[in-house]
Amino acid sequence: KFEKAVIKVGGMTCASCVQTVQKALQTLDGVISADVNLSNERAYITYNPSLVDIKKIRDVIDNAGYQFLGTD
Ligand code: 9UX
Repeated sequence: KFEKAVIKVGGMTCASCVQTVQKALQTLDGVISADVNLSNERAYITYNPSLVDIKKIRDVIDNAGYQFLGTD
């Protein structure tokens, strides 16, 4: 069974930022889909919780140079 998460992401100011975060999330093993919205600064993620967790997702966002600001 997959889980969904809505994550607030800080530091994105242009469409290239969005692409960077989205690609980083989509590359992470266990992430089924990742859609990043610039105007509301949210990442909408569907993931397999047996392969990846919110902590790993958080690290990917932070390592890409943006900020994990919490979940909705
Ligand atoms: Mo756009 Mo984002 O020129 O770090 S890539 S601001």
